[in-house]
Amino acid sequence: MTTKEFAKILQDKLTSEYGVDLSVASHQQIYRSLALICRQIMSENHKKFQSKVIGSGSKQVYYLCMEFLMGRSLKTSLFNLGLNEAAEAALAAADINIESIYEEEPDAGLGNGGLGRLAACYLDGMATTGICGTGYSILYEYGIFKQKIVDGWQQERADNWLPGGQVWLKSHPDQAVEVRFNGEIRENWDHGFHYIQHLNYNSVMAVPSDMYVQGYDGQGVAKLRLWQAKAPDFDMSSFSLGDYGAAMSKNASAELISKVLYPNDNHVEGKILRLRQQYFLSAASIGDIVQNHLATYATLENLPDKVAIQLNDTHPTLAIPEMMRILLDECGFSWEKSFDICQKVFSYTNHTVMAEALEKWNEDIFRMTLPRIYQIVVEMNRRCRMDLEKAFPGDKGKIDYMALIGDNQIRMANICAYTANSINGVSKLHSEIIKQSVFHDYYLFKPQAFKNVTNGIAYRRWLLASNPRLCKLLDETIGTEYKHDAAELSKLNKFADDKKVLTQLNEIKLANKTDFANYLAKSTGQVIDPNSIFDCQVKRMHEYKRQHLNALNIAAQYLYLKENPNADFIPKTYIFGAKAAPGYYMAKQMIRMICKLGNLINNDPAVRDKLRIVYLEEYCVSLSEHLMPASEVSEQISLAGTEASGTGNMKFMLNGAITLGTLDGANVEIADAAGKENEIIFGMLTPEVNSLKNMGYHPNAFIMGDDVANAVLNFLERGWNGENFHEVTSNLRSSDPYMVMADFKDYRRAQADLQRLYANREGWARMSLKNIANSGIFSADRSVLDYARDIWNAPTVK
Ligand code: NBG
Repeated sequence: MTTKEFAKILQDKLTSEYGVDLSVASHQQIYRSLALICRQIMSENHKKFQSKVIGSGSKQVYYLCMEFLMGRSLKTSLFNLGLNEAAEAALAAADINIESIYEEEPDAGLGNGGLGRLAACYLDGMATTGICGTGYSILYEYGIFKQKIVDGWQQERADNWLPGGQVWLKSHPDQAVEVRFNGEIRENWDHGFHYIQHLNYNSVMAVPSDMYVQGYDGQGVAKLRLWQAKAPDFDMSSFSLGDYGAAMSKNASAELISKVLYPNDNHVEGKILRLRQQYFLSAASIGDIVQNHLATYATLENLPDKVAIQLNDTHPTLAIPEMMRILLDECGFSWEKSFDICQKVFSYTNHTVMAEALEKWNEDIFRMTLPRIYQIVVEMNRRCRMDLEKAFPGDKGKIDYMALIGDNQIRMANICAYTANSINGVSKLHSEIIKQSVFHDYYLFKPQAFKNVTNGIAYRRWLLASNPRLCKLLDETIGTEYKHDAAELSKLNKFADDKKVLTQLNEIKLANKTDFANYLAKSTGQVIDPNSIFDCQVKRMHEYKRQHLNALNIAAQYLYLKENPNADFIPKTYIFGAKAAPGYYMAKQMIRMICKLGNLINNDPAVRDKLRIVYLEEYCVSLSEHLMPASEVSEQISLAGTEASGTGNMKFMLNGAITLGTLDGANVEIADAAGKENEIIFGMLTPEVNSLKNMGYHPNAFIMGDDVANAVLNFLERGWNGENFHEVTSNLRSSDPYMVMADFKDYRRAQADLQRLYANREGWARMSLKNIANSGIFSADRSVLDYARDIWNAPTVK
């Protein structure tokens, strides 16, 4: 499309929607008009793509996830539609900078972190590779909270994103699905015919709104269907009887289901409302999948040939018993046949080995909330135990442990492991760990079901749309094919000894750092030096991710520089960004410690030109797009064996940052891809962690005899300006669950290595180049094709 044609479409939209001319339109009006234009084209493209898929009889893939962390859509939609240049030029002609229009869009923050962002990246991957994918989630009225930091404390504000975000959504009330909660189940026999009746239930209507994700430069489009909870009909009978309260509260409790996202990452909250959310998503989505399928095929017999359903973590597990319910109660299929269909249709991805994230529901609450689903799970458990008895005769301990119900709890992970045809981890290391630990017994029971699909990212968002300078250099060196196929990035390896290219890489990084420094100054008033090393740790705040290990080292560097003011030290800016779950006390203490350390250092004239800490408030997808191109060091310092994969690590690598990390999650594969010599690796390996744990870990063994560790802990314990950080330090001294002290010394060694490596500017640029050139395998396109081949058995549609 030419600039002129685009300008006309835009003006037509502004006229029809707002009756204004581009020259006087507000940024908000322009943003909305552009969004509407994209939405309309994508919806048409989706219709065409969908009919092609159905015409060819191909499989549909449904991706069920409680979270889709979409971020902004305008820039990537224009990009993937190939309209970004026309749009930019059309606006420039009216003296409008398109970047300022992009900034109008709120992030769709319907997720907590990596898990939700992964789901969003996979929609992009499916659309681009031509897999017919639909995501299902909840239309939370409030997404992940907005973070404010006040005097070092995190405060949470409601994220009312819909006023600016709704423009991407198209509601389809005619396709609403009824979801039933509570009530009683009655079994009836009528002339020898057995049927189930659900009585006195509470209905909630699930009303869908659709959003589209355009694949890059092709015809593929993915759909994200978000369910909003509505009370079925206003309860007129209570109202007429004068019971206004009852009438209103029925409404309110139904609509509460899609009110707000639970803000926990890697941690469960066993609240009834969360269970209701999970069943709401599961039942609405399964209802929709079944209806779609019946509309085309008029039978569910062939469901496994035409449908694959991926359960993203255990949160949508109830989709399994819900599918059973439909097959048994509504289709009248036998148990064996119904279960066989479910086994073929469902696959499950595990995203964590953290014990506190393993979902279990209290049996009484479960029975009361979902009486029919409970019956089905009970029967499934009975049959599961029989199957297990055959595999492990007489091994009651094992069978109890693997059962779907035990200790008055419904175990979601076991329902998935027992039923799903595939159980996959999200990095090579993690996929091995789940076979050895969490799912060891299920691995013995059905080894062929265990698979690995290493995570990937929608790399165009963080490269093409975020780092134009680097793209220009890539275009000039390796051509433009990398925009379609990330594997093409490897051609850059040929330039590893090209001094000109290495110098250019350093120049690009400096320019990007300057941009980020300006952005930061403008948006927050904080001043940072683009000539210092940008050392970044951005991710959720969590003890296992060990932001406090980073902070301990900064404190050590501070104390060292105070003692040695003339020491040779390349100035460093430590950039943190992280939200803590609102109820996670220790994480909030960690934030306070980092912020206060920042205050101390940034205001100390003796060190502040060498050391600086920036805490980015409200770290989110759109902020990461600003940061990644400017990053030089990627801190991935979780305790080995705890981070399932990480995906931020991939975004950093793609933008040429060097990973300073443990061999955990996908860091292992990052180091393999780029070469270990191009990352800075430290810390214990997973087996070492395990044997230390088995021996009985005591942090004191590592603190004793380490003067720096002692000095730093004492310093933080004493504190300054009337505040101290003993909550963190006493935890590190006593239990230190994530072995910060055990890795502290080697982490300092790694940080010192970093200084040396960075001093060699050409050497550093070469390491950076090796990272960019070998980041192609971390494309979501590759991940999605792995799923399609190894798990879904779904062809791509061209
Ligand atoms: C997270 C892991 C990350 C991983 C993402 C996506 C959960 C439960 N898990 O390491 O902590 O990258 O999932 O797979 O949020």
